[in-house]
Amino acid sequence: AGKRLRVLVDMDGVLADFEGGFLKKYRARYPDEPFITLDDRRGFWVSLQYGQLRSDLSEKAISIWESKGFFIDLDPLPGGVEAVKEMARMDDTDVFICTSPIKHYKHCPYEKYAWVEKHLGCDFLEQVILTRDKTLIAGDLLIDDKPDIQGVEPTPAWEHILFTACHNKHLSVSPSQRRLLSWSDDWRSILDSKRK
Ligand code: BVP
Repeated sequence: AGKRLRVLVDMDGVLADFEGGFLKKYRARYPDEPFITLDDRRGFWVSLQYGQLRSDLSEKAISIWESKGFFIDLDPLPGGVEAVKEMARMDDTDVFICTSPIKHYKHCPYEKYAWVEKHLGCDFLEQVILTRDKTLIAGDLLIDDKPDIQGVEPTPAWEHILFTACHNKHLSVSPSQRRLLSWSDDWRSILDSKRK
């Protein structure tokens, strides 16, 4: 009889296809501007890499995810919704969706809740955590595609599992950092490794 396992799952780049949704809407809105293919993406911040391509493209990139409909229209990444639903049904397991809203708050927080309701059901709204500082949230695991997760708490409770994404796949991370290559990878074993 152990204690319950608490899993925090990120949304953008883990459950919802932020990168694919961004590129599709950026190309539709700015068909004559240069773009970065998903294969050429490097670094977590899309806006930073577009700004390096040409300085005015940073604000054009930002205009895409600040637009109404961007977050709700994101497609689910393969297997993510199913995995989170399965986790939620497991014995002694609590799963929360832990996601950072953008500071342009007109649409994003609303649409993040709407996305969860649409793809996971209204009961899952209980599991949503919106925070700009994930180090404050206590959990056993945080599955997230951002390589460096920092905040005011220097020693977060969770182990960060790096979820592979186009922008981090080439990164060599420290040997102690575990990865989840996709939702086809063995996430069940990672959860089991933290059960006491
Ligand atoms: O809501 C996403 C989009 C935004 O940051 C949030 C990341 O949340 P987590 O995945 O960490 O929960 N975002 C913002 C920018 C640039 C802002 Br200026 C970006 O380049 N990429 C990005 O994801």
